[in-house]
Amino acid sequence: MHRRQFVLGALGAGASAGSALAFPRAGSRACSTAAIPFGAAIRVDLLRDDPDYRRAVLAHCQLLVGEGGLKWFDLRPAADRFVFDHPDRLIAFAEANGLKMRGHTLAWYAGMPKWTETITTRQEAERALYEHIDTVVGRYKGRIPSWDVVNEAISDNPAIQKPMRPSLWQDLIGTRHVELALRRTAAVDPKVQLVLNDFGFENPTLQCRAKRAAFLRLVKDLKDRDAPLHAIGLQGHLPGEQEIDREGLSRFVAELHGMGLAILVTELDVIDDKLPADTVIRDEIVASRARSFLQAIGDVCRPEAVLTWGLSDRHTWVPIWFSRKDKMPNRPLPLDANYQPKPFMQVIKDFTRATS
Ligand code: 9MR
Repeated sequence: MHRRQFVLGALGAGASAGSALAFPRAGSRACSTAAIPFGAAIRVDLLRDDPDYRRAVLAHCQLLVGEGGLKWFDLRPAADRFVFDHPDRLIAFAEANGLKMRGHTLAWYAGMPKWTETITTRQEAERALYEHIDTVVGRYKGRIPSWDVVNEAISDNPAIQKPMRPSLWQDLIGTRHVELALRRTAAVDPKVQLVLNDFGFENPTLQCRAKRAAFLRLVKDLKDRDAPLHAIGLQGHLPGEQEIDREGLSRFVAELHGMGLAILVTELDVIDDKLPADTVIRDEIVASRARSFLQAIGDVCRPEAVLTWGLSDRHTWVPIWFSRKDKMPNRPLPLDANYQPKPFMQVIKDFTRATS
């Protein structure tokens, strides 16, 4: 029996048909055998300043997401002012080059400007969230077809009684903020793919297991309430020293798929601070972690897109939090610091290729 049939069969999920019927959206290719679009989180300053970076993006990507630019602290220097310069430039670049965009993100605990601390009541929080969604989603209506509406809503160590991560939105509005954000985004742009994006699902740890359970409870509750939701973004910031829990991740994906949700891999990279120094060995481990992660998802249903968080080791967020003790540069991404493909890039090529 094929592994995918095994996983779906074990769960009794009639997932393929359900998902195709539930979301016959333009561009939706649930469990498609076609090539999967690949993309990366992009920094608009580098597109302008580094010709090699720009060339690499054009050579490898079909899909872009701003690494920043659409976050609150980028867009909202003051309560009454929006700055759209960066996303405008990135979208113009994407459109000029026939690339698709994703939007990241509308409601998040982090990346909030200081002035938002003056929001102190539920009414003010709802008003601010709605104003933000109306303005940002409205501005890019029809040009950003897929949005990470809520990012990282589940807490790092979710307790049964307290699964949600503290944030301005959670603290003032409660868990209902997720549903409100989804509904408002759908109202502003009914064609947009609504995505909940999160991380920390893929290792054989109690923490990951608790996170999967809490996330599934949140999604199930949203579905029970008939909230609009189309896809789940699995970020995939993989700790290089940890195995992938293939069975656990496949089951998780099967549960989501069984609820009619598409899967996107949104922020893949492999955090290599605890991996061996030898770069050949390190690159192999990085590639193998990425392969296991993608295969565990693909065993159930091929994702609609795969994006890495950055493209080249030259420009990555990883050393901000996970620099190596031996001071060697991190190598978390598919291209090395000179934009040459590493084994990780071959994994992506193999995985995203059409299968029929
Ligand atoms: O890579 C991003 C970094 O440049 C920003 O400073 C940071 C704060 O906005 O966010 C990083 O991206 C995060 C993403 O938005 C959500 N998932 C985790 C990513 C890495 O920290």
